[in-house]
Amino acid sequence: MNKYGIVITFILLGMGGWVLSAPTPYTEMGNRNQDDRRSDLFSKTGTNVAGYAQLRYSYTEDDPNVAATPANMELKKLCLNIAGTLQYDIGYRIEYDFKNSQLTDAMMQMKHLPYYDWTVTLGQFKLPFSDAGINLDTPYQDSIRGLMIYESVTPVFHDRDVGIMVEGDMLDKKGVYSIGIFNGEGPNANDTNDQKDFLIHFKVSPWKDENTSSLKPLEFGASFMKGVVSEINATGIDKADRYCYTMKYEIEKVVFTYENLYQNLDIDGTRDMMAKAWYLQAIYDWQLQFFNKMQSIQVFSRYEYYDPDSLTDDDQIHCTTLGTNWLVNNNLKIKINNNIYRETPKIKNDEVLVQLEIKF
Ligand SMILES: [Ca+2]
Ligand SMILES: [Ca+2]
Ligand SMILES: [Ca+2]
Repeated sequence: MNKYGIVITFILLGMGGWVLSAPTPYTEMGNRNQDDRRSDLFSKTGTNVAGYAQLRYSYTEDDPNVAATPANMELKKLCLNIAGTLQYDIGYRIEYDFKNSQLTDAMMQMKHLPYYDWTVTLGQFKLPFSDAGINLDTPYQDSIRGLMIYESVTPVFHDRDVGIMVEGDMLDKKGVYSIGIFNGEGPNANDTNDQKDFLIHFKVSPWKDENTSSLKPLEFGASFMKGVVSEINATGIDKADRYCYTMKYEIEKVVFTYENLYQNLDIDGTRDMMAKAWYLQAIYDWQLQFFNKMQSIQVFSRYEYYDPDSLTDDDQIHCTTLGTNWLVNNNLKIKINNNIYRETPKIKNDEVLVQLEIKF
């Protein structure tokens, strides 16, 4: 199927979704940056069963000098979760991905601790490190693929881990902080050393309460994760410290996100190698009347720069993503992304991805 075939398929799928959808207006705007650890868990009482599926079609252009990537249709994820409250201030969430046969979330959370409005989370859950990582791989994220630094850097940039974390408000509720300790090995893995990774993250909107200020939508964030890969220097790598800086701003319904991510590897205690990435994303939420029903379309573009190794020349990759997300209703989203990769030497590897996301 060529690119035009994909676009036509996308439109037909959307029409099908529209016909099947309940005739209620779309109401789920602005959930892009929801932090499900602190809001969702206590929003419903009792035990709730839910899930989601992601079906993806991918097409990569063929290069005569590189092994071809076949066009592929794939069920990426099929997740079921159970979440609820054990009492008014203790919640839990367990999620299993049947497609990839693995536990994604298994956590318990306590809120309203004495003296401050703290939340303590324990178990296996998503790390609040970068804005992109918080949203990565969940349904209703903006882009189909996550950042290249999350997908290919070594050691892996885990978006989930096993540990314990405290979160709370700060600066008169203009900001939030998270402090946690983790194994550092990612989900469903035991620690391979005695050392624990330490994470500190905060974000703040200093002008949040100044309704007339043009700085009201400005948000800053920063994260630091001190990581230990191995206690034994002879293995080559012993530390992997990570940093992230975030800036967000919204103007006329366009949300701009700029992030810098770094991973500093201390190799044998003598040689530092830096992996780094930055990206700039702009996304516009567009509400329009379509067949007598309000529809939500998101149009976005993201430019990402990724250098996996500061000690190696010409290994940088630039990726431009152009995307359209059609939120057909509260439970169905159709996305089409065009990823344009520029690398040295140049190869033909641009891709078109179409993803159907269903929440149930
Ligand atoms: Ca460890
Ligand atoms: Ca480099
Ligand atoms: Ca290319």
